[in-house]
This record gives sequence, C-alpha cells and structure tokens, in this order.
Amino acid sequence: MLSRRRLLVLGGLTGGAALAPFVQSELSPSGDARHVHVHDHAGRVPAVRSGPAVTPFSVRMPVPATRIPSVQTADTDIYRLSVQQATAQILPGLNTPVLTYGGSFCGPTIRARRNRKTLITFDNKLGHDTNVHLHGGRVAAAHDGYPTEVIAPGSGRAYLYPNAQPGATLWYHDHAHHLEAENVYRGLHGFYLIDDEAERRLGLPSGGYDVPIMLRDALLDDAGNLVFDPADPYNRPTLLANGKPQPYFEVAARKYRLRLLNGSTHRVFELTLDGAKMTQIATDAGLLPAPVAVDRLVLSSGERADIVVDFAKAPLGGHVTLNDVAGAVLRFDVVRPAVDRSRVPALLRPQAPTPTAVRDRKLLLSLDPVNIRALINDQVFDPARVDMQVKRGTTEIWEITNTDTNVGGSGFGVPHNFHTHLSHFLLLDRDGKPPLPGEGGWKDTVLIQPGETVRLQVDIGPHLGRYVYHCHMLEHSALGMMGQMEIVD
Ligand SMILES: [Cu+2]
Repeated sequence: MLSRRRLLVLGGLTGGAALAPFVQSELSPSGDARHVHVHDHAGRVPAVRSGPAVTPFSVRMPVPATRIPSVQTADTDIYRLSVQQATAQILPGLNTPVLTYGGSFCGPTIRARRNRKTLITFDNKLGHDTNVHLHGGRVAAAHDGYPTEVIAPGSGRAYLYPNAQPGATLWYHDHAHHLEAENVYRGLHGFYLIDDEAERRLGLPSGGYDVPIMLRDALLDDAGNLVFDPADPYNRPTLLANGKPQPYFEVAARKYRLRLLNGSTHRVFELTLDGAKMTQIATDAGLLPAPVAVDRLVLSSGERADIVVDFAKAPLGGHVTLNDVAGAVLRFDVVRPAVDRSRVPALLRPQAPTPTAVRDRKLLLSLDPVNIRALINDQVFDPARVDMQVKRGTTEIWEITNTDTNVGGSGFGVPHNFHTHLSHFLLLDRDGKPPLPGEGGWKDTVLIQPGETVRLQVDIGPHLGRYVYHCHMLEHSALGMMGQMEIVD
C-alpha cells in the first residue's frame, strides 16, 4: 500500500534560515501507523554525523537509583538535589559532559506514596537558568515549574508535590523557557513514581521486578560529546535506555513490570517486542481500566506506558529484544529461573463516569518556518497573555488539530504532540476514529500526526492559577508552541 511522506521537523533555529533539513516519516493511509523512516526532502537518507559505533548489547542497562529522603516528617518526604554538571560514561571508554540531577545521567528516581507529600529543593549549580516540572503531577501553580519562574544560578527552589492522585509513572525535567529542549537533552530528566496502596493490592510485579526504563536518543561526536542541534532533532541516531546505548538487561524467568518513558525531546518511538504481544497496564496518568494486549507501542516525547512482560515464556538463556523502527533498543537476557507470585488482574482500576463537558474549544498547532516560530492558534507563548480561562472542577472538550501538512509550502507535514500541565484528559477520538487500545486511560500527552485532529475530554483542576499546555516536542515549545490556561472558581 502506498504511504504518504510527511515532514517530521521544522529546521532552522539559527541565522534566520528558513526550513532547514526536512526529515520525513511515512504514514499508512489510515494515519495511525507510524513507521518512522528518515529521509531528506529528496528522499535521501541524510548523512548522519554519528560518533563512535555502538556494539549493541555490550553494556548493561543500569536502573536509576531510588533516592532516599534526607528527612521524613509525619506527612512529607524531604529531598535536596543539586542541578549540576557531571560526566557520564554513555559510550564505553568515553566521558560525556552532561547536565544532571544529583550527578547521575538519568537523575535519581523519586518514589512517592499517594497522599504523602514530597518536598524537593533543587539547588542550581549550573551557569544558567533551570527549573523543574513534575510531568503528570497535579501540583499547585507555584510548584509546577512555570517556564519563566526559573532557578537562577547559585540559588535554590523548593517544590512541593502533594501526590494526591492515583499511582503513576511520572517524570521530572527542566522547563526553563527557551532552554527546556537543550536542558532536557543534556540530561535534566528523572523518574518520579507514585506508589498507590490500591495498586499494590493488585499483585502486579513489584520491587526489583518493577523497572523504570527511560528511552531517548542522542547524537554523540567522536569524543563522546552530546551534540545538540535544535534544527535537526532527527539526526540523533544513538538510542539510549537508562542512559546507555542499546544495552542488555539480565532478567529472571518471570513477569516484570516495565515502566517505559520516552524521555527524548523529539523522537517518536514505535516499539515492538520480538513480535510478541505486550500487556499494557498503564498510560501517562496511571493504570488503564483493564490490561490491553498490544503488538506495538507508539510513544511520543513525554509519554509513558507501563507494560508487563512474562520472561518465563522465553527459554532460560534466551533473549527478548525491544525494538524501535530505527533499531534495537534493549535486549533482555533471561538468565535465571524464578518463583513468580505476581499477577495481572483482569480489572485494574474502576472507570469513573466522566462528567458532561461544559464547553468545547479548538486549538490549532502550526509552525511558522519563515519567522522560525511555533504557534498555537497563530500565537507564540506570551506569559503576559491568558489564552483561556477555565473553571476548576469542570470538564471541557478540546479539539486539537495539527495543521502542519504542508510546512512552508514544502509539501511535507510535521507531527506534534500535546501536553497539558495539571489537567489530565481522556482521548476521545482521532479524526473521529477511536483511539489506539493502549490510549484508553487518563493521559497528559498525546501524539497528533500532520493533518490529524484529536478530541480530548479534559478534567480541569484541582488547583487554581496559571498552567501551560504545549507541544512536548521541546524544540517546538522552545519556539513558542505553548499557551496558558488560568484556572478560576
Ligand atoms: Cu510540535
């Protein structure tokens, strides 16, 4: 079947260059297959400035260490983390300068408990601004990492997270306006997991069998330096899992819960597991109503999916590989037998009836290649402008269209995605068709292909104040594809 070529990215951040490198994907006519093949606009594979070759499965995948609170009060876990430069060994034998939380590339994992608060003070030891956003967290506006509320070099800021939300795989990352893409790319990202007693009782794989895995890409030069080129975000050929290139991970012959996060600033991962079904149990904001067997997982920047994989189905000594369309991402080596008392119940979470929406809104996402801007409803982000006022505790339908089918008259389209702060949503449909099976739960980020319209049922609240929403392809939000809602009573 013929497929349409689509432009994936706006190039040209610097020097007023209009629409620099075109990179395209191919979509099936249904629009929901996302086989991402990279071409330039003439259909050639672009010259990849890749660094040293990576031998797949030659390094072990680490699991980011869980941070222990420095102080625990009756209702709060207290942490202190510095935002600092460090070196990481991403490629064997080479030291890569990176930006980190607490010195580790992929920051430490914060494990919170539902309804028990977390207070984290971040000390900025970098030479430039940063701030911190808890992606997927329902937190007060002053603690949300508003883009212009930055932590200046040499100072610190405390963020309070109430964790008054169901268990979920969240992550924390930089959100300083115009700097977010580069800061995240260089390493300011880490897991934040909310454990939930109701979830614990389900008997899902837990403890050492509950493994967060951050997937992302990178471009490294021959010396091992991370190269950040916002004009060419698809030229990042090295695939990392928890900060290591195409690693292996030794597992027991039993079920594991794998919390997959796309921590890239731009890449869309399209994942398969050696042709086997994956049991998806959660999406961005927590558990799905029921497990869903999926053949492939499409994760755009910022999206999460928790899956359960039973490695007892592979032979002892065998391998199971997680693949992206661009190549292998991670190989699981089944190295030891195990007793497994975990289970995946048929029902995971009661689905509350969603209230009637009080109003409909339309948002249009588009790039402006001539002026090197990225727009929502024809405007770049302006912190002084409130784009919508919404009433706390209500529900709205947001219809969001990616208008970029023909950027700058090039004939090529660009995908976007859409992330709401504070408010979670249900994806109602894509171009009138039902969402993919794994998209059936509460989400905070959704992929929108060129020309596609999604409808979201957005649950507003529970806090008051100003919160942003934006394209989570961070090179686009950095160019202005961001708006803000003011939540009022
Ligand atoms: Cu975008």
